[in-house]
Amino acid sequence: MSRKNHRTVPGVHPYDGPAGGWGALKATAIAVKNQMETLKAPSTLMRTNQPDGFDCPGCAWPDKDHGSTFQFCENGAKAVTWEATTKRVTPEFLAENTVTSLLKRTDFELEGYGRLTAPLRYDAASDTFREVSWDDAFMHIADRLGALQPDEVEFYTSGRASNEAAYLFQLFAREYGTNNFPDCSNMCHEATSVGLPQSIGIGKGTVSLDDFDSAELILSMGHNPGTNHPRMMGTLHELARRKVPIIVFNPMRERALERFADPQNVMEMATYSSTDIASTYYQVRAGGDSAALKGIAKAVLEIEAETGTALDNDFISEHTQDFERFAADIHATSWNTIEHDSGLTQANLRSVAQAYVKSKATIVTYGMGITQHNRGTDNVRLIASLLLMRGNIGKPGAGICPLRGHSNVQGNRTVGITEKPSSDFLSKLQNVFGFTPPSHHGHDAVQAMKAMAEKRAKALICLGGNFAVALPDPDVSFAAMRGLELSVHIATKLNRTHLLTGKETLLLPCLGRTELDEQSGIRQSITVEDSMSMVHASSGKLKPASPMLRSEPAIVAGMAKAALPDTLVPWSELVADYDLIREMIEKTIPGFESYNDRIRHPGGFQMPLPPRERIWPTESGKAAFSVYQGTHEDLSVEGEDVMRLITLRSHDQYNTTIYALDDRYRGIFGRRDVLFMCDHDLERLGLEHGNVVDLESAVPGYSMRLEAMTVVRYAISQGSIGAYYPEANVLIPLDYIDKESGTPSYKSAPVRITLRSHEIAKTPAT
Ligand SMILES: Nc1nc2c(c(=O)[nH]1)N[C@H]1C(S)=C(S)[C@@H](COP(=O)(O)OP(=O)(O)OC[C@H]3O[C@@H](n4cnc5c(=O)[nH]c(N)nc54)[C@H](O)[C@@H]3O)O[C@H]1N2
Ligand SMILES: Nc1nc2c(c(=O)[nH]1)N[C@H]1C(S)=C(S)[C@@H](COP(=O)(O)OP(=O)(O)OC[C@H]3O[C@@H](n4cnc5c(=O)[nH]c(N)nc54)[C@H](O)[C@@H]3O)O[C@H]1N2
Ligand SMILES: [Mo]
Repeated sequence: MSRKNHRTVPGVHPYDGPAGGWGALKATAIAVKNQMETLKAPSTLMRTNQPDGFDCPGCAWPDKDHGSTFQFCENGAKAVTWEATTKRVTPEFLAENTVTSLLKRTDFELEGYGRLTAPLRYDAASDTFREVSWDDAFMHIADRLGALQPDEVEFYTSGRASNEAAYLFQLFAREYGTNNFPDCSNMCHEATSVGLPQSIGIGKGTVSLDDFDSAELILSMGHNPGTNHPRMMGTLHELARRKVPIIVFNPMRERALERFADPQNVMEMATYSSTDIASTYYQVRAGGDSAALKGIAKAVLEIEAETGTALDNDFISEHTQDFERFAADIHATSWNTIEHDSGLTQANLRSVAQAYVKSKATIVTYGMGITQHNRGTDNVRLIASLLLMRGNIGKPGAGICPLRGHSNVQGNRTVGITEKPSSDFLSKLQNVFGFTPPSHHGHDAVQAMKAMAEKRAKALICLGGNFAVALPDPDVSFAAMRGLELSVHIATKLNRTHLLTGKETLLLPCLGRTELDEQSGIRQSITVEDSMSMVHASSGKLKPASPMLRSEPAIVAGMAKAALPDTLVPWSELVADYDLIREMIEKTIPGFESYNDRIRHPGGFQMPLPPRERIWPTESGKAAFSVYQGTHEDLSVEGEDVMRLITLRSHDQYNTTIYALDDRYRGIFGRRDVLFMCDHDLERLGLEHGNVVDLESAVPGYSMRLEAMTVVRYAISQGSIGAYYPEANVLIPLDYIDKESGTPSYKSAPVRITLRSHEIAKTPAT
């Protein structure tokens, strides 16, 4: 290896310590200091995930004992302080800064200005946002909606919205007349929502937190919990200390999966010690999980042939179908292809199979590294098939555990945010409310953006999020936004999607989850569903960022009342008391029996998960094995010089919200313009650590580029490279998707690299 690969690059300092520990406490203190008055912060943070407090907006990992002591979590603290910040974006500030000038700023700077304080309307003459009254805002929205066909309007949801807000939002859209519900889940776990129902009958995970107490093996695939599900680290830490093997599949070495010091563990903190998390770490190729999973399955079948002890044959014959087809395909898949496409050896995969056969209860946890591929749905079904081989669904300590993204993304889907509603749900809506909801399917996220780009859709109403920035290909999405007749954003903070103004653009500021929501003088609570289908209440206590703010349910109801003069929905009553919204949810969606009673118990209740009882709500009534044709995803674009780009979150980031420019555990400080690459590829491509390169999409027919990225030497698998999201979205074509679920292939964009300069950039281009 060239000695230059050890030279110093500004802002790049390999990190040697464990994840968590004192570094995490220090980072929390900094987050608090930058955003809040230090006096208020401790009591705010202590209310996170407490019975009488608010649900952490950070992630969807459940709490073991809702109501026990405050669980420390660095990134949860960042999420809370970012919302509870004392900084404000006032109408005066917006009058002084044109939209054109604000658009030159990054989302990091825009959100950094603080909370929105008043309803705003874009004024084209001055190119600024101006304050309007709520009534005027609703009137302008109603005017535009009145002139459009319902299917010309897209209703986007980002998964932070509560069950109550999301339910009212879908009610508004369906009474208006459309099923156009693009949502963040379409960019996230849609492969789970589409794949799992085919395998086990429901599109959700089957484990609850207790299962981790009796699990004997964890396979962790394609997720980075130290950053994205920090409270999961407590669980993994406990398992590792009990010597339960945790086998990780991830192209990148992620520090928290290697070593973690639990800030809740006094001993570790006092002695600066830590616990090894992964028992084995396999750096699979990006997109190589299907080959790896098939290799494990193949070795399991071989052990079965030798010993007859590897499969749960009773389970397979009683509860499943299509095993023979699945097994035949696995037999037909050669070890050569498996090794080539996974980047792992036969011996590696055989030893995973040994551990798997030894374990009486196995859980597979997975995230975006599995779903955001152009065969993401296939990947999910393959994981389910591997679990079915040994009856690992519907018994204690075992199951499938998709790690959800936004803190209530799962709840949003449960309460009706879907472009393909079931006829049962629609007829219940009709019976309860009296209007006839549309039955034809609507648009998902990519379809919505395409419809907007082609002017088939003319309006976009967003319940949170940063739609145009989160989607691939900003060239297309930014232009599409600018062509709209109407865009409406219900939001807490300013972002670039808001600034891509159309003919009529309104910004409606809402309460965040930490804030007191009073309706008719009574403190309201909302509800959310976590990754393990637990539904519980959350109520904020902080004084709202501005007296002008309204709650999300109130804003949705305000729009609906103005836009639907003959509405049959009692909007005002519903908003005056959220218990009534929950009653409507209970009447129209199964699983919410005695909703209001059950959320008043600390910890809430679990939604029905029939596969836990080995009841399979599939068409055949059985769980299904399925065949993954071949061993890899769409590699129509191949070639020695084609690399697979993984787009990633840094440690100081929440999706498009950037808290700061560091990514501590990956050794990056004060910059985001980096490209992670392994030694082998550096050498193969004639590059050196610190070189500046340009990237170009290798998908035929596209000339998409990302320029001036600094190459950083990193432990990542061969042929795979990593860069941060959303910056790298300029390299992903909008229709480079998983055809089954519509999920963009954010984790396997084919790109080529060209050297721009041998010189090390003096200062990072941020
Ligand atoms: N602090 C914080 N918390 C968050 C978020 C956040 O941005 N910040 N986002 C929230 C949301 S919406 C979501 S969806 C989740 C996301 O949580 P994750 O699922 O952890 O998402 P990513 O950071 O995108 O990282 C995916 C991991 O997959 C690995 N990976 C990439 N490609 C592959 C592959 O082909 N195979 C395998 N096996 N691994 C691969 C990457 O190296 C990385 O470690 O987190 C949620 N929580
Ligand atoms: N390249 C690449 N692209 C990706 C991904 C990736 O891994 N790689 N991940 C994808 C995934 S998993 C997801 S989930 C999407 C995320 O896509 P989105 O959910 O659309 O994006 P966020 O960045 O979470 O949205 C941030 C904005 O939400 C608003 N907000 C924050 N809190 C609240 C609130 O309480 N109420 C309301 N109304 N608004 C609020 C603020 O205005 C903030 O600017 O991005 C996807 N895009
Ligand atoms: Mo997500």
